[in-house]
Amino acid sequence: MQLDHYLSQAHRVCVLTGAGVSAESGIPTFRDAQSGFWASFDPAELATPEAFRRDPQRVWSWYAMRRRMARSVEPNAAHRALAALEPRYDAFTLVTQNVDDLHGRAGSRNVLEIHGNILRARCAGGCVTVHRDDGSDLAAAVFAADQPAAADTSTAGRQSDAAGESHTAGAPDAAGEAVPTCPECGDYFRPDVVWFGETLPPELIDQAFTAAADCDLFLLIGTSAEVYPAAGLPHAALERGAKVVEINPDPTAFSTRATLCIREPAAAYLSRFLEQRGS
Ligand code: BV8
Ligand code: ZN
Repeated sequence: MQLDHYLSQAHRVCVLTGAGVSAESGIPTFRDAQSGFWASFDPAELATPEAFRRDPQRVWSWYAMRRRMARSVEPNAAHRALAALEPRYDAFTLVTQNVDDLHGRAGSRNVLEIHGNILRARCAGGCVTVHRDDGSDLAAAVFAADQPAAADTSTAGRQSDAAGESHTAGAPDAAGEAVPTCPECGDYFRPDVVWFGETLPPELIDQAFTAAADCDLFLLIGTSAEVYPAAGLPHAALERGAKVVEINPDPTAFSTRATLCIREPAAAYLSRFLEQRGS
């Protein structure tokens, strides 16, 4: 495997992943056409504070559909290979633009979710943040529209939501879900993600740029490398002398600067790494 040489020489590794690393799990990337009801909406249009202010129910429903989709798929070989690589290095930092929680579910420990996580929601007024699976009454109320995990499997994707309407797991819910409100201030809850035009959590982006500047190998996996400040990370690594290896079936905005471009799907390519290790 071309990557073997770089992995064996490296001591400090930094990785940036994007939507492409979840593609082989069945989650469409931002570039893929949205399916069904959402086909007519541009993600960049929905993932903004303006869209939420204009139509909170539509944005909340889009994220509820994406939470159901993320919950109904499994991490793939790319997620698992990155989790398996982590303990081999003194320094291994996985920075992800994805909000689907799949790196954590694959076992990665040191994950910087610089754009947040859709399994969390927070009061738009800043009072409280809640995780879908923390078992609290608030989580049960805020995520009432999400089917319990058990139903995701036992009903083979056919579920009925609170109104008794049945719909397929992961399918967009055209009816739209009521947006939960904060018990303290009455403001809407919103997904705990970073929207376009919003600043990233300073401590996370600082850690990410420190890891990129310190690493000797940077892996750029499944991202078009067009959204900043995340897309600045491979440049920061290259400028400090690191090797930058891109794994992506298509060229990206960074390809011409990469040390090596592996033009293959991430899970298909990295599954060989898992096979070599016998896992
Ligand atoms: C910021 C979370 C300071 C939400 C996301 C004008 C006004 C306001 C801001 C800007 C502006 N102009 C520029 C900006 C900055 C803006 C930006 O960079 N815009 C871009 C479009 C130019 N950035 C921001 O707004 C950031 N904040 O800068 O704050 C500020 C504030 C105000 C004004 C100025 C500056 C916030 C950005 C974070 C937005 N939130 N996600 C959610 O998910 O719902 S971004 C979201 O889109 C993703 O997280 C990800 O980052 C991005 C999509 O990129 P990718 O992950 O790369 O996915 P994509 O579909 O593009 O590509 C998939 C790739 O995978 C492809 O290359 C494909 O070939 C490949 N692939 C496919 N299959 C596979 C594969 N690879 C491997 N294996 C496969 N099987
Ligand atoms: Zn509140």
